[in-house]
Amino acid sequence: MTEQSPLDDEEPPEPDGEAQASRPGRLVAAWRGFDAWVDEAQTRFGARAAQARASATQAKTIARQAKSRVDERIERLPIPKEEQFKGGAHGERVTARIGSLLGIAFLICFITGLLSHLIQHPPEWFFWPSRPIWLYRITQGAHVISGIAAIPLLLAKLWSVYPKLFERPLVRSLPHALERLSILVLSGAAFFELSSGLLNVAQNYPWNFYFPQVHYAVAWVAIGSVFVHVAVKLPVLRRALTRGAEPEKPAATGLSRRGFLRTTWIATGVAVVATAGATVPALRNVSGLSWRTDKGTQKLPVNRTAVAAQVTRTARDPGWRLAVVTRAGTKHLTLAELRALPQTTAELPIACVEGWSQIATWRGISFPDLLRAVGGEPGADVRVSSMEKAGLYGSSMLPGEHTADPLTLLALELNGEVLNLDHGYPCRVIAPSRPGVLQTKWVEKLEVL
Ligand SMILES: Nc1nc2c(c(=O)[nH]1)N[C@H]1C(S)=C(S)[C@@H](COP(=O)(O)O)O[C@H]1N2
Ligand SMILES: [Mo]
Repeated sequence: MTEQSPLDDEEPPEPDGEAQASRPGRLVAAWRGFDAWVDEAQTRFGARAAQARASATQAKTIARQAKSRVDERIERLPIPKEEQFKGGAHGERVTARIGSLLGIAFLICFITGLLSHLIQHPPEWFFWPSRPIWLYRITQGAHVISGIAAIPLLLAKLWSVYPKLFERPLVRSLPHALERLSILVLSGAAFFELSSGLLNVAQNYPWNFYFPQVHYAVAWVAIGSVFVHVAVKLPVLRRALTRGAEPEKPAATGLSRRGFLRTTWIATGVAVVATAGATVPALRNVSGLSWRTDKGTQKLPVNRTAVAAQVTRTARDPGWRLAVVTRAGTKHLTLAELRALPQTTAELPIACVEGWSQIATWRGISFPDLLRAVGGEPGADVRVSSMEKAGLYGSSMLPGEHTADPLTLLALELNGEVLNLDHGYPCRVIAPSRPGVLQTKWVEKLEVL
């Protein structure tokens, strides 16, 4: 009661007039009340906080106990543990050796696939030479062969690392979680690329439209995650590949390390030899699974028949004329007129994007000759249109590089005979170092751009 509030000093109560004296008095009382309330609130809050801290600690203890109980249960589950896989296939060295070969196969596959994509959808800056004539045959053959080799390699690699699925703890940290996630993306993308590519090769364009776009897009995901994976695993890779030839400890169960590696190399070799005959002539007779041989008409595979392309009537129409559009106007040439022009013979491969390729003897008018005959310039870009209207391969662009090459032909004959209807009668494009898909058959119009 004796303590003085600062308010008391500043505003002493007025001696007379009750009504006036009571206002500062009430203020002081209010202040004191408020002060007491704050004090009490602080005390109450402090007590609550202490209580909350105590229960948090308790909760943490309970959680820790629960986790260790769950861990114990998991330990007791009949799920194997990473350390239990002792077979020779599961060591770091096996994974690293198969993995580096798989990485090389992916890289070759990616680069050659990117090339093939650029040739078919050339941006401004892109240039693809017309010589050597077998260049595309080699790059696309390498694409399909490296892809096929990657299949047994991927399976072996997955087999080698699958015990890591049982690694515990499942996730150690955020980087560890990201690393595991990137492996999931990598495996998914790799699996998709290899299986869609294989199906495409085996079934002859099962998904006419979406396949190239999706296969191309996922290729970037695959190669991106390969780079991330290699970067992350570089220390392991270096350790596994540089370690001196340690004595091989006999595998507890199953294959030894060397046995597993040998099996992988043999499986890869068999897969390549069994299919590469489609593009490597020397292997043709040993390639049991080679999906295209010289069984088609005129000793050349047929990719799409005239019936499938719905051109049987138009292509055989005696009134057929080739329209050649130049800046000067449109010329119409009969088959007889085309035959009367100077003819060129060339040995050129058809190299399909599916990987098969086959050399044949073609005869027809070379594009430089043809362009000069219609008043155009060799080296101009030419848009080629087919009588086929339904499919996706009804037109193509011949870049200037190709129209200036005397081996680029508007072919009228194949292997010494008039072009078979299935190979593009009355005339088709055949150019050196060019994807088969751009060798347009059943041509009806050329536009010189
Ligand atoms: N108009 C047309 N031309 C086409 C095709 C097509 O489907 N339509 N297929 C192309 C593909 S994918 C290839 S590999 C070659 C195959 O030629 P071939 O059937 O004479 O062997 O033709 C190309 N020309
Ligand atoms: Mo093709």
